Amino acid sequence: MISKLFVVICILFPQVLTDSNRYSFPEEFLFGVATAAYQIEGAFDEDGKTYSIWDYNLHKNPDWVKDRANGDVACDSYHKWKEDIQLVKALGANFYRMSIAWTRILPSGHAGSQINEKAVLHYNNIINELISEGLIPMITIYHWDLPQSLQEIGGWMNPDIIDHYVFYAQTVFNLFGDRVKHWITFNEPYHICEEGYSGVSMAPFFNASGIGGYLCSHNVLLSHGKIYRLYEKLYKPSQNGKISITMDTTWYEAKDQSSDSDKEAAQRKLQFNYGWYMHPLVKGNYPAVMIERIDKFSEQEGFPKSRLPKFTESEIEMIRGSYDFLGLNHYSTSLAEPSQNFNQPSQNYDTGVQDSGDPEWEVSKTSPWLKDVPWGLRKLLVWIKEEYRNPPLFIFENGWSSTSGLMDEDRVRYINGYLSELLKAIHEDGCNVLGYTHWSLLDNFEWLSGYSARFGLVEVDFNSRERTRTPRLSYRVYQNIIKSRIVN
Ligand code: GBH
Repeated sequence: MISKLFVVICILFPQVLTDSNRYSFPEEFLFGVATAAYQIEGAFDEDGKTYSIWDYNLHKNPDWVKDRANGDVACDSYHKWKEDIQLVKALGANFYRMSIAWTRILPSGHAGSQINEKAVLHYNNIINELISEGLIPMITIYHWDLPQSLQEIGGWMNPDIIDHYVFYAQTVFNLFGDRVKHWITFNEPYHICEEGYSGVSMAPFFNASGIGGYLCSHNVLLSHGKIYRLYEKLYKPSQNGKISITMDTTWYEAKDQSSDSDKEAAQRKLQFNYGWYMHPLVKGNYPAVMIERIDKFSEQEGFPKSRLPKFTESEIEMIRGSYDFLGLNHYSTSLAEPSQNFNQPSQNYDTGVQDSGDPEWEVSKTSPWLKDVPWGLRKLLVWIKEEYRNPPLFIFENGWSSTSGLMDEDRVRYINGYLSELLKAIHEDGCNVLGYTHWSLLDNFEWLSGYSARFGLVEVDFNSRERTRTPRLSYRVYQNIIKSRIVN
């Protein structure tokens, strides 16, 4: 009787069948929240820590950041980490994604240099506390805070960086790998490299347009591949952990759905952003469209060789398959159409795509680049499934920036929308998504936007000495989703 009634209802109201509300998150699906060292720790010169490229540049050029803010104190999590962990615990999350500051562990930065015992004690305390609270630590080894001492020798553009990074990563495996089983080698190579070395919106603000980003990414990929193979050989047999890397991408939708060139532009933009790293990791080498276009434009521009470096065959093999699972950071969607209206040389010219927004989309009041377009996540996940043979994927970041205040209805809308689309991607499209991470646990130092763009489920009062933390409405909503495993 009931089932007959259900059939009738489904015929009359077919949306019942496609409504994500009836789906729940699989039993083994994991939920978490993320932060990063420079954005929350503060204590910029405490206990032996030295300057990262962010400390150095923002002390030298305070005007580059909104309200002349910097990460000197941030959320003071270096001292308040216990309270942070309690917030993660009370949320009901399964894991906490955090990063380690290279400049704390190895104040001199370089390979072979002295380990700072105070930093070891600090991260040991955090890791032990997480574990004793039943939380899984997932650790980002590099979230953008390169030791300034290594930038002095060219940073990520100098291939020597590979050995320095590998030493640092091995150091953290040696110190914490008995307890940490989930490692993320790099957060968002695109931003490390394209913004940091081709442009001026991330440290070290190097501005070698069309060149720096490619050199940097090449060395980041080589560093990742090398440390993966080392872990596989030397650590996995005893530590038995998993290694990942997380890349971010916007979803690019053809501006005009009926235009083949707009569709092609959207695909090209995805290849130049996410494929730049995913193609070497999953299929081997850079995407053909990047190689062709960058080689061609470099020649036209008179460069003696391509601005896109070449991998050797053995490097291609080292990087291909160098992951146990892959990370995706996703925030927003843009429209794409072809355009060559950019300076040369530049990655934008190489890509040849102009992006824009749809006036219908809700735009974050504090981050103009961030638009609430939940279906973009589903389309992206399906694209990844098809393009990269449905790899095991963790969403390592997704979030919304609000103004201050506890009634963050806009963030609640964003979370419900994106998680509903995620449920559809899992249940209707068969996407292999293993976990979801909300960015961020706390309001924190949002890079050049300082403390104006608030990404926290928990509000932080940056005017109080205590950096008082207060959960927002969205914290309760996410807590309910984790508990009920459905989206209402
Ligand atoms: C992630 O980057 C980062 O991993 C995280 O650290 C960061 O806090 C979070 O997202 C939120 O941004 O102001 O127009 O110049 C995602 C990439 C980097 C995209 C900053 C927007 C600023 C664009 N974001 N970028 S703009």
